[in-house]
Amino acid sequence: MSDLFSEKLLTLARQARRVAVLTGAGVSAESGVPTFRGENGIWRKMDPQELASLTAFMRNPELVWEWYNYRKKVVNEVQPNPGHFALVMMEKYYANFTLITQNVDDLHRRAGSENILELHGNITRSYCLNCKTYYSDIKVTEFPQAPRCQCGGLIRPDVVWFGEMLPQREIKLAAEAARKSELFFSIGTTAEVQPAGSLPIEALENGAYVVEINPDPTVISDHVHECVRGKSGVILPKLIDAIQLERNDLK
Ligand code: BV8
Repeated sequence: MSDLFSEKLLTLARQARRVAVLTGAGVSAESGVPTFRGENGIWRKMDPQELASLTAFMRNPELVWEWYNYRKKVVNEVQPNPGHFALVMMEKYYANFTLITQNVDDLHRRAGSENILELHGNITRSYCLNCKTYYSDIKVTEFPQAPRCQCGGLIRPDVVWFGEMLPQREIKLAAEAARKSELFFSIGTTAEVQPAGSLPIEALENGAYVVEINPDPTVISDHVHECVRGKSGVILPKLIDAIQLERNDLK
């Protein structure tokens, strides 16, 4: 018997073959990465949604690069946390496991996750607006102004800004994984940003048992089957223990 998880969840978590997870900024919070809408989510009193857009970038590329360079610095100084590592174990355990992330901080990959669908891009990558040449890890501190490509074009972070399309392959595979999953976890996300925020409901509408792991209620809390209130870096390792998740080489 567990005081955190229902018997239904534990039984399903032991037997499921198709599991999908959606993560948001909350999963990186325990690594020390500020969330978007948390108390420390506003940077220099500016709402990230005012910075994370092509319009904001074209209006003031230096300011937007300064924000991303600050975030790159934060991410380079932190480590993945037990929540990230628990998801790596889940990926090894389940026959069909899909990790869908809205996070751009690369921490899932650094923790060892392999099958990751990055819906909103990755701040370790940048590309030229003009010739689309990709660059790994540009640091704007090397440039008094926004970095330029050798073709003269402006270089931007490889992230999906508000008003921009998500990468078609990733969102298609994510929706497919949500629809086919028997068990779907929504972890550390307000589920307010679309279309990512609709994936838990898409899973639910296609028969998945949907579990939210979050210290606070969200817009989907009343719709999912089970809400586990707590920090993902604490809850996920407890879930692993509760279902005696050991490395399962026989996929
Ligand atoms: C699109 C990358 C359409 C950048 C991000 C007007 C015009 C155009 C579009 C729209 C519009 N109005 C609305 C929209 C749709 C818009 C949208 O959803 N807006 C919202 C605000 C309503 N979406 C878009 O614009 C998307 N594109 O719709 O394109 C289109 C169609 C055709 C043609 C052209 C265009 C693009 C959305 C992607 C935006 N980019 N990030 C960057 O990061 O710099 S979004 C950003 O929010 C991050 O990716 C973040 O992950 C994501 C979601 O936030 P959360 O992850 O949930 O984080 P948050 O801080 O909100 O919450 C943290 C949660 O964790 C909380 O619940 C907290 O309780 C919990 N928590 C805290 N600590 C812990 C914890 N949980 C567990 N453990 C802990 N320890």
